[in-house]
Amino acid sequence: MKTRAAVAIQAGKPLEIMDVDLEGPRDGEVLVEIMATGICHTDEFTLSGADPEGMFPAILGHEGAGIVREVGKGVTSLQAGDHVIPLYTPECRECDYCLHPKTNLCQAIRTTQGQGVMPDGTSRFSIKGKPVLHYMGTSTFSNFTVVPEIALAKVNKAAPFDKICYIGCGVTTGIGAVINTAKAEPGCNAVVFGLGGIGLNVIQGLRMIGANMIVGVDMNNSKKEWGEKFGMTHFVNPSEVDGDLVGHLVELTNGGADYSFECIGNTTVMRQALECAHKGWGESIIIGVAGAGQEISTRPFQLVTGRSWRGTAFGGARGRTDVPKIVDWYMQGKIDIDPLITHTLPLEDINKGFDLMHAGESIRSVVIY
Ligand code: NAD
Ligand code: DAO
Ligand code: ZN
Ligand code: ZN
Repeated sequence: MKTRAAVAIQAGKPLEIMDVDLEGPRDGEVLVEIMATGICHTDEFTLSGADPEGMFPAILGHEGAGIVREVGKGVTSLQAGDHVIPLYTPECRECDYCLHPKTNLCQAIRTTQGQGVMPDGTSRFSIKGKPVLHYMGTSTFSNFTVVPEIALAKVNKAAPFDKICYIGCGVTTGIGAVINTAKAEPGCNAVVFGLGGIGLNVIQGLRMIGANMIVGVDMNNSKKEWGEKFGMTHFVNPSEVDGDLVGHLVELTNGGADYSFECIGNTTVMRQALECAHKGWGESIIIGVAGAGQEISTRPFQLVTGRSWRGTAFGGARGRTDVPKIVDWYMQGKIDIDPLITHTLPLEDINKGFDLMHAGESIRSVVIY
């Protein structure tokens, strides 16, 4: 079949909207009609060329929601008509990682997913007979996509696609970092660096668990109002702090943060986040993805004296199990998504979504097919 898609032909160039050939689902695969997709900073990271794993030509997009149209042989957990959210972190429920209680990093299809192909080593997308690569196993910048069964969460059919697509990455990453990775306790003091599409979800996760102090740190003063809308109690603009930012945050939090979260991808900020964590017990969680080849550093004594440095992918969520629950939380009004979707666009205008992100004007732009 043909599908309309935004194709990343090469790094650093705008996406090109065109008709692409799509083969039907093979064994264990599912054809999904994507109804809506968010544009995440990580798509931009790959498109820019900063992603060491980035390969072209490819169909990017990993924050989608849609409807199952056809299932391949051997698929048992889904059928045509089911509503689904594709998962860039699958959940096979059988591999060593899925069976280990401390990780969500299912490895069942990791190698082929990283190579931009389906588990059998081939792509379903092509243009004039030449393969086009999948991206993160999801490729939601295509109206139709093929996804392995283990990388699809079945969700409530009443939930609106143009909002729940954001649960496919940003919402789950932010809230999950608080609940699954930090396992933050009620009454804790937290510092969140970077109040974008991820950081604001960390803030609402902290509000949900009943944090005491939620300090937001961002260079952009317009983020103060955004943070407050989601539960932030204090705002700090580093460029307006006299002297040392870390010292200021330690003083503000009465000795340091129980939990800090880096939601930018800046290695200097990662160090600040670690060092503003409380001596003896503070944990700092890296969410942001830094550019190829970058490294973090601190004085080891920061760790010797009881601070921990950690990281999280997809908020530590096991997608097939946790994503349907987060969709239900949204439907029950336990979490907010609507205000964060600041722009909606047709696929033909997807590059405008990247422009809005670069200009810092959007929290999330969503493409509606
Ligand atoms: P974003 O661009 O929407 O937000 C970043 C925010 O950081 C902006 O508000 C910006 O003003 C602020 N900022 C930039 N530099 C700053 C500095 N030096 N000090 C303070 N504030 C600063 O980005 P996003 O969509 O929220 O994504 C954040 C990061 O999370 C990206 O690196 C993205 O790739 C990553 N990410 C990680 C995962 C994961 O599973 N670990 C998932 C999704 C996204
Ligand atoms: O190595 O097992 C693995 C999985 C690595 C992929 C994790 C991706 C999380 C960070 C990228 C941001 C996602 C949008
Ligand atoms: Zn993302
Ligand atoms: Zn697994």
